[in-house]
Amino acid sequence: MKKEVRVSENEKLFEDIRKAVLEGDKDAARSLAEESVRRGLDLNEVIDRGFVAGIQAVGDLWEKGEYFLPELIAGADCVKAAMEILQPAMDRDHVASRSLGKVVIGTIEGDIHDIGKNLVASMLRASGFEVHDLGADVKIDRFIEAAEKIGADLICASALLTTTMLNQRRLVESLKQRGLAGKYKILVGGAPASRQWAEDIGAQGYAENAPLAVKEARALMGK
Ligand code: B12
Repeated sequence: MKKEVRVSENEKLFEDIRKAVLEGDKDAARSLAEESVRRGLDLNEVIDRGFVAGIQAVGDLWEKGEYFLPELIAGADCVKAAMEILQPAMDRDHVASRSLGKVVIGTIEGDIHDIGKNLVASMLRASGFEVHDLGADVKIDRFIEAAEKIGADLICASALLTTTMLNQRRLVESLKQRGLAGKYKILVGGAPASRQWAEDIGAQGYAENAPLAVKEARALMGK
């Protein structure tokens, strides 16, 4: 009985989170993130079923023409504000975990969408990868220089625009030109990318969402 009450309390929390993102209510998003940490919930689930579901619903309304840029930005800001609370909590829980590998991640040149990339970064981090997040609109040379500097295993590049996804191809080609092909595994993602796209450009991995990105990254590391 007690367990059932808790489950439905959590369902209500996920619903409130989705609503906060949909309404662009940053204060609510922050306090719901704090509440999730306080309750000791699985924060990946909170992100997935609350914040990701919320921003996806915002995206659906944008596609239907019911939401415009201000609503999109407000929704994105909610997720960002929540992640500032959830990420340190996730890091804290994994301080003792062994690194599964070193990752350089960023949104590719010309593209400022970073919500999905941030989710992938935080889930990789939470799963035990050492993640170096270069941010958004990251120049190809910077991906490569960072990977060389930290001795990365994986380079993860996000693209949300059909125009910027072409820079994922340039990243793979640039590595080849520098004689670094094979040194790093390249993982691509973002709404316009696909498994086929990854194969076409010579990237080693693709994942449709953040949990699958973790699975793919582990598989690429043989773990
Ligand atoms: C929020 C949003 C914005 C916000 C971004 C805020 C931010 N900080 O990110 C703002 C308002 C700034 C914005 C701006 C623009 N946007 Co916009 N935006 C969106 C929207 C609604 C949601 C994107 C999002 O965050 N989704 C939620 C996240 C969780 O999903 P995701 O990003 O896909 O990430 C998941 C997976 O793809 C995957 N993944 C992501 N990255 C990676 C990386 C790796 C390595 C792996 C393995 C997996 C992976 O895992 C993630 C988590 O599950 C989409 C519509 C949509 N439905 O996707 C449009 C959309 C992407 N935008 C679009 C456009 C056109 C623009 C603008 C050009 C608009 C304009 N005219 O100014 C600008 C872009 C400017 C630029 N140079 O980048 C178009 C792109 C069209 C196209 N096919 O090219 C879309 C599809 C809307 C549409 N239907 O027209 N946008």
